[in-house]
Amino acid sequence: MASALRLALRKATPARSAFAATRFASTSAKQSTLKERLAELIPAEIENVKAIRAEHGQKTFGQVTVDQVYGGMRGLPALLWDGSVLDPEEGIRFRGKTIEECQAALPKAPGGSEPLPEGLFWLLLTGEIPTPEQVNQLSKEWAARAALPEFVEEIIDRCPGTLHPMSQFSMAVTALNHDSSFAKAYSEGISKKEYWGHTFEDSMDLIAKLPNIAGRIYQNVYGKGKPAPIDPSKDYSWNLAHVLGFSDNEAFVELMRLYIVIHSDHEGGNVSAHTGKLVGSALSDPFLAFGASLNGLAGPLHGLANQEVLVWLRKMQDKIGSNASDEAVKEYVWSTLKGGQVVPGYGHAVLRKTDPRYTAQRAFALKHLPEDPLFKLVGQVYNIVPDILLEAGKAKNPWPNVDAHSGALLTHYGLHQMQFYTVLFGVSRAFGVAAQLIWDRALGAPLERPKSYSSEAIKKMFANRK
Ligand code: CMX
Repeated sequence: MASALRLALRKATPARSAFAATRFASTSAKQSTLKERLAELIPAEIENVKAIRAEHGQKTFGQVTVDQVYGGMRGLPALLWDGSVLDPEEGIRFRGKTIEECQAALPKAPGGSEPLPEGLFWLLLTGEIPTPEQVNQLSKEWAARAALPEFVEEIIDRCPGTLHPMSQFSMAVTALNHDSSFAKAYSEGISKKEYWGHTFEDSMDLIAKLPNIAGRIYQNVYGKGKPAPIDPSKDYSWNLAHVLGFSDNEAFVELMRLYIVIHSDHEGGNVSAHTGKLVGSALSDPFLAFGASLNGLAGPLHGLANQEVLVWLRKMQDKIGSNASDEAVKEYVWSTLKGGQVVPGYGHAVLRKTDPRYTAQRAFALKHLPEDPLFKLVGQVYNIVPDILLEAGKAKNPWPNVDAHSGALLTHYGLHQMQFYTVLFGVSRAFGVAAQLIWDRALGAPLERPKSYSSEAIKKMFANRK
């Protein structure tokens, strides 16, 4: 009797998430590599998903409105991603951790105080905080995989300097598919169970090669020579700073560590994350999927906004001077709105408060560059824009997003080529997109195929309904 009850209970209770069940696993599995640790976590998570679907599969989230169909699917529950969740009031949490909690918990570089993106990638994939040795091992592995195929270097070198860095970036990433482990294995006929392992290998290559791609684009378009070689004894962010020519500035290296962490992931529904997932669902390899993500990130309403903010601030300075009064700034903001343009860096499709990614960058600026004139202007704009957007009455969120701040920090350290800013966003976003692709293949996520309707069909459907 008792055992029958236990059996019934076991059937009724969904399996615990692999992540919740193994919260402390990094302590017991101290020396596992990331791939080994994932291999341990995946079977339990597959069972967890099966149990959720068995118990809740036929339940509904609620209604879908016609406005949502016309309105960019705002708020439509349609995607699964465990890596990060965005709360409209609080902002992003990576596997349950706020940015501040990540800053406190993730391993740092010797002498550094910002979290290493290597640790964030481990956290996104496993839900666990890695040991410093595990992070160190990832730094080494990425450095070892960093070299670009010669033909990819040639593609970048042949791009005209006038081609936007994001177009060059997406082209180079797409071309890496030439050596995709997943594409090769798929063409040879692998089992579905092996998808995630090859996706993992491609994702590791992808992330590892991004500094060399970004550095080469930067040096070609703005510099004179070729990027400095990757140093296998250094961490990922140091090497990114190095290929750009800024590694002798420790504060800039720290900025890169923070920058990559906060830009890495922002739940599953934003354009770059969702594009990667969508394209990956066709079993396009991670290079093809992330190349598509980058093309979405290059749009001015998404990642290009960090470039747009600086362009907008510089135009403002040209028009009203560098130490303009609040009144003059207000007038400039109104003139932007009256000209039918958006104020870049403000508003968000989900957030309804100041983006904690903005706050994290502000805290960095207060620590490292409190007297910087552009930082002061960013602060002045922050005091002015929200009230104006509220008064204008259109934007649902009048507060700044991540892009309102990043350009001022980069400019401070001498990286003032605004057209390059979204490339750095792209390097960071690879961490979230790659983690999502790996889990999607591990969980057997199917081809995405939502239903579209014509306006005519919608009219007919609701013709006789109130
Ligand atoms: N300035 C002026 N108008 C704005 C505005 C802003 N910053 N933010 C929103 N609005 C307007 C919208 O254009 C929209 O106008 P229409 O009704 O005429 O189309 C109206 O307010 C309602 O929009 P919303 O529901 O508040 O915002 P959305 O979810 O449609 O769009 C976003 C979100 C981010 C695209 C929008 O706020 C915007 O364009 N911001 C400026 C660009 C920007 O900073 N993008 C970066 C976002 C972060 C990132 O992805 O990197």
